[in-house]
Amino acid sequence: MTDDLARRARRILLANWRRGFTVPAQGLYPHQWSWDSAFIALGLRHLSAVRAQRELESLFGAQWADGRVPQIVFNPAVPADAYFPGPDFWGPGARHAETGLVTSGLVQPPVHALAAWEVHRADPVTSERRGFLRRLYPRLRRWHDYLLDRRDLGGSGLVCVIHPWESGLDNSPSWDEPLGRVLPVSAATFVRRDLGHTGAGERPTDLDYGRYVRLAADYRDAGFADTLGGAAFAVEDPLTNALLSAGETALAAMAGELGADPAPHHERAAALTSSLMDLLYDPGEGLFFARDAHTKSLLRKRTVGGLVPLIVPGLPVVEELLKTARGEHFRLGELSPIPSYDLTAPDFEPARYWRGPSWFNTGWLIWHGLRGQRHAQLAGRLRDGMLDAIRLAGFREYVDPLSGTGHGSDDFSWTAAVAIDLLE
Ligand code: 2M8
Repeated sequence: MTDDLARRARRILLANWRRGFTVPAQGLYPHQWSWDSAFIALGLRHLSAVRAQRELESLFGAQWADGRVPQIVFNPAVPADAYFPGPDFWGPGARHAETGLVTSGLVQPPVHALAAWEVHRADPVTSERRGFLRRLYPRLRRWHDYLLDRRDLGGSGLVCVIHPWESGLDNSPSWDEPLGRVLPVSAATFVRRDLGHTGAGERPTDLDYGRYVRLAADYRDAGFADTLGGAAFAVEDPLTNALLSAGETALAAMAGELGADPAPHHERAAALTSSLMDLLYDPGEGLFFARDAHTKSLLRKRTVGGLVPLIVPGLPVVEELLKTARGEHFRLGELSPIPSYDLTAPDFEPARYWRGPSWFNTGWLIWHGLRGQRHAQLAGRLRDGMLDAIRLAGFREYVDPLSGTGHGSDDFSWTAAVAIDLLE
């Protein structure tokens, strides 16, 4: 059974591989996505160290001169209108000077340092022979520098996401309030390609898309300048900032391995963790919330992103977070994988994208965090629950946390990659 699951997962990753990178899914997502590649590399490392390294190298090959790692690297072999918004939308300002590849101008959560370190550790000899760490470490540093130098829009020490797509949790209820202030463009001005692959009830609404397009077009038209005044949507998100803190700890380990100084990375990790605690943690709720950088108020929606700080080494509120995770809002350890949104909320939607369904990448982050925080038993239960969910529904993009029904794309790459990692 287990072997069969691993074999099926491997087949998916092989089928979704495109000369140097992996598409998240055939059809719906025909290009390279930033944080997908990091999760995919975590699975690929068990199949081929070289392929896992190439997955990250190809993504960082599209890194911008200012250090940002783009949300999407468009595959030139695919028609320009296969995905919306595609390369024509982003235009010449998002064309990579050296490679000529067009990318999105947005970013995604920084899971890459964590993934690169695990990829290196899976096969240090191949990594050393190919100079993987030596080449990637300076690029990872520039990526984190971009976030810390250019994206601390509120001056709080925390990084802002300036578009829901940057959060990775696109239509999360956390974004409803700040997004509500964004004037949508008319749905008649663009053609959604996602609806040709998945039911409208499982995706963001047209109104959401109208606002996504407005924010992305304004950012593009302002030359991708990062200012609070220019960002109608600017949010300090616990998932992004926790990943950055954990990523700095991973960079410290890399620095140690390469004979560089790890101290600055430890300092950055500690500063991020303390800002997370001071600004985004609510002790009454035992949960982290995102904060609107314009109003400085917390966006009080209970989402899985508020639990992701469990991956931060030395986090002082692990037990409190676990109490919340095991309670009625998330039912960790009782239901199969962990829901993306509060099960008790009136606007919980079990099949709609990031407004309720369980996802395997966030499940992996919580699992990885539990292991790091020495909660092996609970980690084991979560692992078994995720594998059971995949056995039941297949390698779906997301599943209904209550019924286990699969939704979104099938043969989804990070679901397959996470399964391979969990089975190791
Ligand atoms: C989803 O987001 C893209 C835009 O980036 C989309 O809806 O078209 C999200 O689930 C995101 O987290 C993920 O990286 C991407 C590709 O799997 O799909």
